[in-house]
Amino acid sequence: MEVQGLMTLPRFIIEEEKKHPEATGELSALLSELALAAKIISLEVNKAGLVDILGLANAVNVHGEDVKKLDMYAHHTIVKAMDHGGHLCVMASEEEEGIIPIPAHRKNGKYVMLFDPLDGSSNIDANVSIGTIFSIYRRVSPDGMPGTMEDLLQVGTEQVVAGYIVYGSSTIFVYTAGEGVHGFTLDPAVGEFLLSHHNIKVPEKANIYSINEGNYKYWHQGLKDYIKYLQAAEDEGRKPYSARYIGSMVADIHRNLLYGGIFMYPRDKRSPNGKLRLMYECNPMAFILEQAGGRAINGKKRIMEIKPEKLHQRVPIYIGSKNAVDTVEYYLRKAEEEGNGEDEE
Ligand code: P6P
Repeated sequence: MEVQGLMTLPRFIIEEEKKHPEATGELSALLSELALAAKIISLEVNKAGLVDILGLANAVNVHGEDVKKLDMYAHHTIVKAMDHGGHLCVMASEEEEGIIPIPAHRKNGKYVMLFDPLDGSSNIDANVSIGTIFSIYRRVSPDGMPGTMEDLLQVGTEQVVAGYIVYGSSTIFVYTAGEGVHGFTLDPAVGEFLLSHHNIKVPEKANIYSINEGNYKYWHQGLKDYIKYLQAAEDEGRKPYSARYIGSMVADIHRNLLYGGIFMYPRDKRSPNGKLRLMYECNPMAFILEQAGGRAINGKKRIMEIKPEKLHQRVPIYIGSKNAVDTVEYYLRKAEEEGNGEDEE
């Protein structure tokens, strides 16, 4: 689509849907409801330092992590914004152990949404960029009924829409519906998300790598060899990569998406499945990066081909520019062939 002048998120979604005569407009409505929730969360995130919303809410989430008030605020804002529009039949959130049903008196729609309401929340008090991540599927259970765990535990290749909102120096809504990746920057003056990044393509050549090097002693050999390669330690003729790690997945991946780079949260000797969640962190980010021309693997296969078993299951992730992911895949496989694989050690 040729974009002329100011293009708002709702108008862009409708223009995109016009390409599909069979589209009912439900997806447009769903994304517009989510955009409203994002504006409300952005308002709170941006004034968090000014009101007593910082600090712990004396609660812990399902994973035993301290939940800051903004986490819960974001979670409740999204549930309230999305549970009555009639487009969803069930939801799931990082902040909720089980499935989130649609209220009994409301219509059960044909879509399913999984989300991380506020990823990177441990950075809230330091005013570091944080984000919301979402993943949307068509339901697989009979229409009209309440959604089920089966609707939620679908393989990543079945996603119809995935995206994130990064709350940073500006608030940017990035999504894909399988036809490219597009970014919209919030203009707080008018309260609209305006198209700012049309058809994002991740640079194939990367020179940034993002990983928590504090875990070095737990890494498997293949990863150690790959990082040494990136640092060009033995190859004076080559410029080393730059290390950039914010510790907020949405912020790290957003930067790498625009500049080129690889983000890794690998399995290691302490965390055999890494740290990040398949259903509402890795799958949506994988859909976005693949649509932008990049790759996303767990070290052995495409993230989006992993058959989910549990709602909150963790998977290792290597995601970003194609040539960087190809190279880490080579080093991991080489270590495996030399008997230094991740399973051997
Ligand atoms: P570590 C934030 O807590 C988060 O879930 C992701 O946003 C981030 O990429 C990762 O954990 C950081 O984890 O172990 O490096 O602090």
